[in-house]
Amino acid sequence: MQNQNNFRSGFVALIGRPNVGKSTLMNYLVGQKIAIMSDKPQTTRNKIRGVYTDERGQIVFLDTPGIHKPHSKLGELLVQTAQNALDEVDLVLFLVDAAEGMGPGDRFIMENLKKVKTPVFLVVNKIDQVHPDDLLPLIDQYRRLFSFKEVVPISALQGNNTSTLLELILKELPPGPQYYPADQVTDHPERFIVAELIREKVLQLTREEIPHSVAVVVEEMSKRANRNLIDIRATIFTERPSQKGILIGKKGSLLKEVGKRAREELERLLGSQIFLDLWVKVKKDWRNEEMLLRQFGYRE
Ligand code: GDP
Ligand code: MG
Ligand code: K
Repeated sequence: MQNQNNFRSGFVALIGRPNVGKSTLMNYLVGQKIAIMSDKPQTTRNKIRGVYTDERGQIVFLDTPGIHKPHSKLGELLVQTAQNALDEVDLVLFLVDAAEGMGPGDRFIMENLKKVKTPVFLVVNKIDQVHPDDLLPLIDQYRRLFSFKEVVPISALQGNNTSTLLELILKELPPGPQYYPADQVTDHPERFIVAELIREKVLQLTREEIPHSVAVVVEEMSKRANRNLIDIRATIFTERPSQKGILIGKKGSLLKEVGKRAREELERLLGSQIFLDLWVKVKKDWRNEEMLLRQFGYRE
């Protein structure tokens, strides 16, 4: 049980280049699939909170969009969102990819981190993919450019050294209250999670043809009276008519598969039967339109 005097709590931001494993780490620690993973960069567009609780304390994770050089208004917004998040937290975990080594993206992030007062841990992920001898030189490279409070090599996929990471995080957090019930892992509305899950299936089933410009809006989500059945109507927005064609597929086969996979996972996640009604629409250049950003919920 929680000892009021020693209990620690706080907010921890996960930052790093796309694909370094931020979502994987949060999902591993929190133990439930709430952040979206795919092998395409920038799947995570909003702050998603994962909550870790044990008898020592509570860690509220923010899975921020990666800081990267912006190329569009949405890009600028993502960087701004990430920057703002860093000022509000108790600790920043800067994740890097041990297998890929240091890149310009990492340097860009470290430059931006210098403007932030919050302490930063360097978390070297994917150590399952590198020879141990290569690890220390890599860490030194990062250390020369930034003063980290701790350096923790891990594998988010296999869980290596993640308990050490948890211990160090908890040590860093101030004494504080339990913000969320112990069994609550996210405070995001279900609709957002549903939309992100459908987006994940789209990205998984299409390759380069459908870039992450795709957006999903859940138009309707309602539970049928007296039945364990939820009706969900969602629209997938693409930028070009050709993308709409690809997404629908021959005789609707691809869209059907997206729907099937999304539905199966939603049924597990929500513990209910799902009727999923999926539509595809074209909205040209939505990425650069403020109004649409707001409509799609990328504005807070
Ligand atoms: P994010 O963009 O930073 O959120 O990265 P993701 O969590 O989506 O991970 C990107 C890819 O890297 C996925 O295919 C993960 O399975 C993979 N990945 C994440 N962590 C590890 C790890 O520790 N080892 C290995 N081998 N792969 C990992
Ligand atoms: Mg992610
Ligand atoms: K990703």
